[in-house]
Amino acid sequence: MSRLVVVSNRLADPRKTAAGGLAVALGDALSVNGGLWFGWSGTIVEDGAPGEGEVHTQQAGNVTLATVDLCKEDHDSYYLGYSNGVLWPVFHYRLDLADFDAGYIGGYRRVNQLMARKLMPMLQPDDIIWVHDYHLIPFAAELRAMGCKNRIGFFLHIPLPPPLILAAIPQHEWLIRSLFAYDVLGFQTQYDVDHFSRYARKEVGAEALNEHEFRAFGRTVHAQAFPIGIDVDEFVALADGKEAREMFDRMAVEYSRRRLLLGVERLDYSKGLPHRLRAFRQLLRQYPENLGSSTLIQIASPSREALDTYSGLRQELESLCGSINGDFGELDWMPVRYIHRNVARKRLPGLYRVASVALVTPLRDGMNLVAKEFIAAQDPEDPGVLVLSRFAGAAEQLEEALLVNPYDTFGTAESIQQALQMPLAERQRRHQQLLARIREQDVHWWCRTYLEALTG
Ligand code: ADQ
Repeated sequence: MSRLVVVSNRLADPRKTAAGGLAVALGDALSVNGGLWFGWSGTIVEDGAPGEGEVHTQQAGNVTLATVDLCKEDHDSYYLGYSNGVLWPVFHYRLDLADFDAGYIGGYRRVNQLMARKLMPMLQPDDIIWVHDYHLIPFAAELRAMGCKNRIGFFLHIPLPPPLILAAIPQHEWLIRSLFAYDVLGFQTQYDVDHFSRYARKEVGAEALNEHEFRAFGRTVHAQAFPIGIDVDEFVALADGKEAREMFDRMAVEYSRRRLLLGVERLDYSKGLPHRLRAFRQLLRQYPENLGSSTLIQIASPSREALDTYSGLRQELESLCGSINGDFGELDWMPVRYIHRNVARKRLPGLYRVASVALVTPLRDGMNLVAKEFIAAQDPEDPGVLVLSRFAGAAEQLEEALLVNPYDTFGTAESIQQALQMPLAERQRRHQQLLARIREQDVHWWCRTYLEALTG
């Protein structure tokens, strides 16, 4: 059996209890035959030379964790610049937020070359290589240029935009050409596959051999949707754990006279936080019975704070929360509780379970795992309702959620009201169907099906 090599920008130690479902699933796949997980160490060397970085290795059971340091110049142009200043906004349809500084692409290529150069000597001829996400699009092309003949797959965790939006990136042809160095391309949804297919056929004249196979640049690539899931059993067990139960009990007492609405995410402009707060404000205006009785808890953990677009968003959010609380709050009731921090993973299910409604309303999202975690954490006898943006990849699977258009403030407010008033039998029926769906395609299914496609 072949060894699995996973390559991603950051690594997680699969043995740590705080590791999420994705780290655990990849850790499981890596440990089947002993594996290697490779990526950036997270260390920025202030005065290091561009294109250079020390490699560190560490053993986690039968999995080797190997990481490379980056110098400041490389980190800033590869990670902050090209990955999060160009690819992240454009792939989330936010051309207005992209910073097409011509200097970033050099660093992006240099780091992909550096990582490929460091990985190459560690590879064995029959290793299967699985590369993750937008930071590493040209990784396989760099390995191929060094003579690598292994099977290499890629999974894009974020959306792939339609060809005309992609074309705003000056290097769009090079990016898509780089994808043809892989053997398998995995996307979150059928929309993303369709965008790839259209771009490949129209812009680079690729031949579609069948539904999944595309031929161009002398190579054939297999493109397919593999919607990522969560570890449902692990999450259900977590919901029954001590920390989650304590969280549930504390919140249930604290909010015994209120209905809780909950939002949990990284503070990112793709997550539609200001739009959500405006919809909540509209709910309070349009349905005054919620005054004094409904509270929105919004948890938004710090993310990419070195980028200006993120600090601007934080200010906007703080000001919106302040004005809603100022306009509607009472001495004994604040409509919004905004927390700019992480919640410990073990406590999160308790919070999900105490909420009557989850607001998962991104403007664009590859998948969105919070939506799936919320479903898994519910009490099937008395489940909460998921209000989900139609622009989250998860909407393709989770049809029994209340699907909303987050740009439509009035429509979203109406759906939130519908969620708050939904009769028990309808909540149970929807939850049962949603739970079955996330169980059927959980993170282990995702890992297995992807690797089956990659091993051929
Ligand atoms: P993200 O954009 O980070 O992931 P998401 O899929 O929701 O978004 O995953 C976030 C994870 O972090 C969840 O497990 C959640 O519980 C946790 N989390 C978020 N905020 C938290 C907080 N404040 N405190 C504690 N935990 C928090 C990217 C893509 C998604 C895609 C995933 C996986 O943007 O679309 O679903 O990768 O492919």
